[in-house]
Amino acid sequence: MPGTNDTINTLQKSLIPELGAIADKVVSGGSLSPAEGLLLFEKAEPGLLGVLADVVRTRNNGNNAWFIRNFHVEPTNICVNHCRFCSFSHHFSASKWELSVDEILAKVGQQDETVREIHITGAVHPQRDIVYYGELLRKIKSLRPGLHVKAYSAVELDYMIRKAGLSFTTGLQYLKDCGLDSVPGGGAEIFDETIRKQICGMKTSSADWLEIHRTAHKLGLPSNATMLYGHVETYAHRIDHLERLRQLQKLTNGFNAFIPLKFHRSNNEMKDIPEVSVVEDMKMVAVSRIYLDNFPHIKAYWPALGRKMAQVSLSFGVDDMDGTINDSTRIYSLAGAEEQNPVMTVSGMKKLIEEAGRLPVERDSYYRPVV
Ligand code: V47
Repeated sequence: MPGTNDTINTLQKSLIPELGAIADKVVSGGSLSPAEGLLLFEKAEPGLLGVLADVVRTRNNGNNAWFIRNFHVEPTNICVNHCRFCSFSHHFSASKWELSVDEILAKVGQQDETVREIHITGAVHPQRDIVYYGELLRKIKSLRPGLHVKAYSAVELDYMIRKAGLSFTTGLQYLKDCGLDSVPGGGAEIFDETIRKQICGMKTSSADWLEIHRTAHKLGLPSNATMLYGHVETYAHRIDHLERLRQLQKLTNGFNAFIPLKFHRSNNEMKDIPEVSVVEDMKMVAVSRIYLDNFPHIKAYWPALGRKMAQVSLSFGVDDMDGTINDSTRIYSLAGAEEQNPVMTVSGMKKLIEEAGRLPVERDSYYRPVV
């Protein structure tokens, strides 16, 4: 990028000398060490982070900012787990509910033919098993054969596969044969075992989350990865999380996107923890882009971040704006996110991207442009 080195030199000279070496490394395509990643969080100004993240974003995606026509289905809020940050599960809600298979299929049937992807995730229901989830995939595929099914976070997969007494390989292969196309990034939260125990002690372990994604990749199922940030974790915990993901990606190259998820505090057991600032959100996005240099995409999940900050994040390393959503998710609205009814039209999405100086590109689930 012409002029980038000069810009970075000017920026970093007024700051901390070690940042100069980090900036040079990023510009020349090197991977940062955990200590360097931590220094970025602790010492780098947001402006410098934005410039560096932009270098990595441009290297991976040129000027493209991707989006997809998609919708979510959240089949139930009845959950065997009890995560302290969750506002969605029946533990924090006035009522328990579950959709029938027919209700889920009706939601699929209502979607316009141009919608390309369904994202299914929700609570871990104690009465459901892998055959139920497999049959659901088959029915969705027979109703809409062309719809890409991104379904079941590693936490849901862990529960249904263990309950069936299967290995991760056999369970995932069965689901793939039923129609599973890819695995969403949920349930990663924070990999550090001490923090994980504090915020979601009953949940799938970090090692199993990573193993499920490793197995999915081995079977040809791409996946995403997330991190829940802005609660009780430190910057060192965030870097540890990114490092574990970068290492796995080195082995499999199966991750598409990383999605930093800002903690929202309404209606959950962690409501006494203040939410972090939007500056912190942009630092998180930028350090993710810089550190995860082997991840093709960094996604701004606008129902969580808010569409205004998602737009700003396009200048902090983001190249993927997720999708149109069609008011189909409640996980974030229940936790108090600004987007209470997340709907984005295609023209609204394009406008938002263009105003940020990027080229909107509608994509399919494999990041192929839709023409
Ligand atoms: O794992 C739950 C998060 C995730 C709260 O793969 C919360 O494309 C903040 O993973 N505050 C589920 N976050 C959603 C998810 C996802 C979303 C969009 C796209 C993709 C993808 C994946 O939601 C959970 C958890 O980390 N979450 N409650 C809360 N109060």
